[in-house]
Amino acid sequence: MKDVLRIVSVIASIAVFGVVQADEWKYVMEEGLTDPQGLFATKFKEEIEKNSDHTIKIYPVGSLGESADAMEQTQAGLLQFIDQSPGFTGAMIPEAEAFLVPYVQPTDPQEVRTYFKEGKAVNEMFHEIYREQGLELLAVFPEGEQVVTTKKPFRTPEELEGMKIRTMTSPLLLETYKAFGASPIAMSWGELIGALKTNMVDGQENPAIWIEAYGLDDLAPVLTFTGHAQYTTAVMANSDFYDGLSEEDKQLVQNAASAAHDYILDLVVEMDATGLAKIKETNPNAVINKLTDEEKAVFIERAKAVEEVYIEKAGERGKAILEQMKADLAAARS
Ligand code: 6CS
Repeated sequence: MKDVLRIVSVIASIAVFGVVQADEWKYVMEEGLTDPQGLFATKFKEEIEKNSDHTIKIYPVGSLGESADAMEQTQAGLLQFIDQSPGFTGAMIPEAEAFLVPYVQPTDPQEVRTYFKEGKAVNEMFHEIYREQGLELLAVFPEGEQVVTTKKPFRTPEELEGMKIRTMTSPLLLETYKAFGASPIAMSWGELIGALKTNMVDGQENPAIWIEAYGLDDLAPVLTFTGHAQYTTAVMANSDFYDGLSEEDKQLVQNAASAAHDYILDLVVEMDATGLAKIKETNPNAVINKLTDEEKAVFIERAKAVEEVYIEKAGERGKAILEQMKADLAAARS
């Protein structure tokens, strides 16, 4: 029935406009096709191609430069869609660094799903803010709990002292690791493996699925679960491109994003657990440390300073987002 309706709509378009516009849309991301961003992108592409004559060409990590290059190309309108994490976008959009403030997101799988699916902060408060940078925000999703991998163990800020921790390039991440006692260094993804190999850095943070996929546990084998954040990412369209779409195509894009969002929210929780299980199975040198509530409390106390810096930079809007995130966290927990 759906196919018949589509054929009728195509014939009607030909009759009215004389031509059917089938475009190829370019979609860039920071990960490979089997990583969470790749799975979202593939589902999005399938939905678009199943329900229209448009096609999507996906550009995985590295194919169009680093994250900053991909964002420039998207804002310039050379690319139509981008998946970029606040860990990089935060340098341009201070409010987006709310996703980097420690201890305002859940770690329990069910709470994570509720927080990202129903949370008011995640789903309602960023749209206008991204618009100001020429971006139509389509979806925000987690990729798993951020795990700190280091060469030596730590359970306190004092033990982190002197450790050089690589962060993504959003400035608030530097504030977090300074507050946690470490010496942070921001760098792009492309530089991280080399920096770990040459001891330019002693550690980094990423979700378990990514740590396992890219062998970060081989280079820094102590995995510490501090419970401070989810790795969060966002999918956007160039807003001029989006505004120029027909109402039907806007709906097509929104529906595809919504279907891919539902799909990935179920999957990432599983992937997070799989990542850790694989590390335990394949890396005999890996040490897994989960901070106790008492140990975590020390880091939670230190995180207050990061909240202050965030509010200074992101202003009233940022303050409201942070308050809403805390309310969403409480609601997800209840
Ligand atoms: O640490 C990073 O830079 C990378 N981490 C993940 C989970 N995705 C892409 C990003 O570039």
